[in-house]
Amino acid sequence: MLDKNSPIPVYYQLEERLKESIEKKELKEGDMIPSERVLSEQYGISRMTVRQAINNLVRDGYLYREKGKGTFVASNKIEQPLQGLTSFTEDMRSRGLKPEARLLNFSVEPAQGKLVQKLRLTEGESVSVIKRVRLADDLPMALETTFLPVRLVPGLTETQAYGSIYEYIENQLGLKIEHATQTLEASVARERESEVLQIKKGSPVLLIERTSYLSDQRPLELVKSVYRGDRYKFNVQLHRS
Ligand code: 16G
Repeated sequence: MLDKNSPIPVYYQLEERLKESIEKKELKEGDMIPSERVLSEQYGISRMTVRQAINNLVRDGYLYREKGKGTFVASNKIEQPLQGLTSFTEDMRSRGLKPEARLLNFSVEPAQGKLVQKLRLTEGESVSVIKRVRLADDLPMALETTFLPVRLVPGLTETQAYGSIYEYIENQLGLKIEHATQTLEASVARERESEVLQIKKGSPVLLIERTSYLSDQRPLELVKSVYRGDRYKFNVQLHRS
């Protein structure tokens, strides 16, 4: 039971109780949780308190609502360390998930504007532009647009774009991706992004931009990604110097 005399608000206690059930897998991904009425009777608390707890869990991505159907347990977020310079394929495989790419665009274009600056190219230099939806166990995770100078990454075809580009760069071309800079910012899914990521327009997403370099400091790739906010959580180790 919940402790009504505790200084900890009852809605918060219920939130913690439900989270615990999700963590212990008593409630599994896709399970419908009991209705507000049932929960309020079960715990002897008001429906308003139950609603507050559920609203918070929906907001935090533990639960989701389907109109006219009910409230369900959302899938767990993937927790991704920020410090490793890894590929999507490696990240998903290390979790026992099946990585895949759905190719939306593959073209070679003349570089212009910011891209010339960011990849230190000459104006009009050929760049491969690859737009892919990245999936894990058939679920869309991110939309990725990759720019690679043809001069550094030659011979790239659609075949490689369906698989791992890092594997191609390292194993076929023998290049070493050495370091990268990355920025992360919050945003919301626009129409096109929401369609390919299978989320509602306006849902929270994370925008990640990565520039990767070879050991001689030459920029090798610029990648602009849109990650689903309901599927991703990033972590980082901090040390106080
Ligand atoms: C990751 C990288 C991306 C890289 C891709 C290669 C982030 C934010 N992005 O998605 O920069 O191009 O992996 O993956 O982590 P692949 O080798 O599976 O094609």
